[in-house]
Amino acid sequence: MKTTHGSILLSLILVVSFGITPAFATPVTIGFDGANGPFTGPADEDGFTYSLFSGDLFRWIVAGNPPPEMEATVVANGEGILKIVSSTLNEAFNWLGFDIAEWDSNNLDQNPIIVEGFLNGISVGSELFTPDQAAGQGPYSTKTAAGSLLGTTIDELRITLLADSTNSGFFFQRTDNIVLDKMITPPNQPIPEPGTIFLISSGLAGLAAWRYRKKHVKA
Ligand SMILES: [Ca+2]
Ligand SMILES: [Ca+2]
Ligand SMILES: [Ca+2]
Repeated sequence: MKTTHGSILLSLILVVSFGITPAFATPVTIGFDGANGPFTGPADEDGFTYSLFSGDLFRWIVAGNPPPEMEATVVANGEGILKIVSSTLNEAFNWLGFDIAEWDSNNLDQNPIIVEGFLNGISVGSELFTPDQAAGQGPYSTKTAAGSLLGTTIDELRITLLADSTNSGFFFQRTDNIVLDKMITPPNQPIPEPGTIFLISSGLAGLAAWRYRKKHVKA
């Protein structure tokens, strides 16, 4: 009887601890599948949701790496900020990299594309990436997180793409293949939140055991 009860408690602890063990997810790539035209979203792909945070964006189905892609629009000028979150509310993730390019009719603009990560609404890092330079439609190149966003836990990513048709013919920035990973905890490192959950669970299990023994001894 006691052994059975002890086994149940041990099983409960094991289930709780294994249930919270961090796992490596396979990185996914947001390729902006969908229709041509001004983009506001939201759109879902591979467990993530992307939408227009501010400004103006255009999803173009005849360009990209491969098509379609997301770009700022010279029709609106200014900037378009793309927002990406997990499709599961408040779920954290890492940003690993993306492909970027620009269309710069005279190749006069050298503006970087800004990537910024947020956690609970607070900026936790940003990195700048300059597209490869060429007159006209420049080539796509792959850029990876290497600064403050490298390995940084975020729950929202914003990518700022610029467009300008006023000072150099026309110029706009484009992106494709946003690589994201919901695996946020490297192996063999402390996991604060699940660890706390485990301690609480262990404590509850211990309390249950103590109460059981107390009740059993009295009876
Ligand atoms: Ca995809
Ligand atoms: Ca694409
Ligand atoms: Ca340029």
